[in-house]
Amino acid sequence: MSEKLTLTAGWEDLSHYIKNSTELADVVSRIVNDTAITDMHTHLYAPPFGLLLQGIDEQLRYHYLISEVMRHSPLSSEEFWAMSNRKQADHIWQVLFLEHSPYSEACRGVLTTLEQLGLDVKARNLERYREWYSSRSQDAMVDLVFHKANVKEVVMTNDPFDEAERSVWLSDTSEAIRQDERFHAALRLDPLLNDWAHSHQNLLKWGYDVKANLTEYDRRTFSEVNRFLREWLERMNALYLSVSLPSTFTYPSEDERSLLITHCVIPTCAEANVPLALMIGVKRQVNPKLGPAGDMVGRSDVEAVEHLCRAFPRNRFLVTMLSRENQHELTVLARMFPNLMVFGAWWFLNTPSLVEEITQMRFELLGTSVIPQHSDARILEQLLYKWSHARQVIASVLSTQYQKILDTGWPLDTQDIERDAADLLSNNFWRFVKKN
Ligand code: RAT
Ligand code: ZN
Repeated sequence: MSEKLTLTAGWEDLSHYIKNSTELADVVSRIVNDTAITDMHTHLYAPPFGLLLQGIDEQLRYHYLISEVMRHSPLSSEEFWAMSNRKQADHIWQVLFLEHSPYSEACRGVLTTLEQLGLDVKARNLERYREWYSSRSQDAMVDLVFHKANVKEVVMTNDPFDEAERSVWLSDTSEAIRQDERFHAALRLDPLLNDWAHSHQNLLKWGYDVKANLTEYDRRTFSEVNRFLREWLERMNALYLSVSLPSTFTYPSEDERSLLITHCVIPTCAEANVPLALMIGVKRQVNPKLGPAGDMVGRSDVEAVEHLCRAFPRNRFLVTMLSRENQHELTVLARMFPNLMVFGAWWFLNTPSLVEEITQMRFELLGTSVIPQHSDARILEQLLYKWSHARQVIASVLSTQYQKILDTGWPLDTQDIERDAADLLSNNFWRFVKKN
């Protein structure tokens, strides 16, 4: 309190206050760039998993680019998928980068990444980029990318129903994974909550006494699912539980998902004192021929989130929604419920014009109590472009907001901006995760 009074009353020493709008924009951009990021949702893996995607071919084969190439390509999707990874990358490079200008967000991202790695973007030479990569180890690339992107840590997406991943968690390697402080785990529940018909069979196979037909009274199944969740939370040392949900998601409802949320997920989160992340609004496999690129966005019911936040005040919910149309309602809802933390401009919303609009609206309604972005990176090097593009937008929206308060005469200190940037890019997440 007294420190703040000194700051606002200390008119004699104005040297550390922002003086004009040019200085403001420069200072904000410098501070936002210098603030180390906690990236709260990615699909990256710590190297010992052996599952980390990396390199120029993987960047080109990113599923965001696959749906773009299909719009131009003379190839059928069957022909595309029949090609080797390298040939797919060649094809995408040829069509999206050489035959057309690569200014879509996902294409530009590849260029930003090349540029940030110091590669010659002007050369337009895929073979040269491949050569550059061939002399670099994965560990060296992880160090380089985290350093250049100024990302201090990422949260992975960890699915215990994924055989490749599961076997690593159950092996000795898991110790090395838990020790790498740059990679944190999040326990992903999509198979459990979205596909009980199959997931209960796996649970049975792994020794959990569960029933296929769930009813409200099936205490044994619920306690077995809880045991499964507890064991995996502990094994992964997961920071939160998470699930992506269809645009048709409602809560409460008559389905298995609702029963599992009420009787298993909510109590487990409360007991372990971890949040539940809800990513709402996906229409999976609208075009299955596109594989991972075949998912679509749909408007969802924000009342489902309202109900959860009200019904379970001891629980905390990290929520992002995929549809632009849901953003305002979700943001207003966060004003009602401190146990709701809105995060990220997710997937199709992660395009600068939409990030700008959404971030501005969130800052206006929630001030600094929001997590403006996560990267959703699937390929290591995407940390470089996703965060440099996000930082540009966040800095610009922050400058706009700061200018408005400067105009009232409110003095703004560089330390205020550093505090806010650290909150937005890291501390808000940690405080929400670690709440008592
Ligand atoms: O953004 C993406 O890469 C999507 O394919 C999804 O993975 C989404 O982010 C998710 O976590 O379900
Ligand atoms: Zn994701």
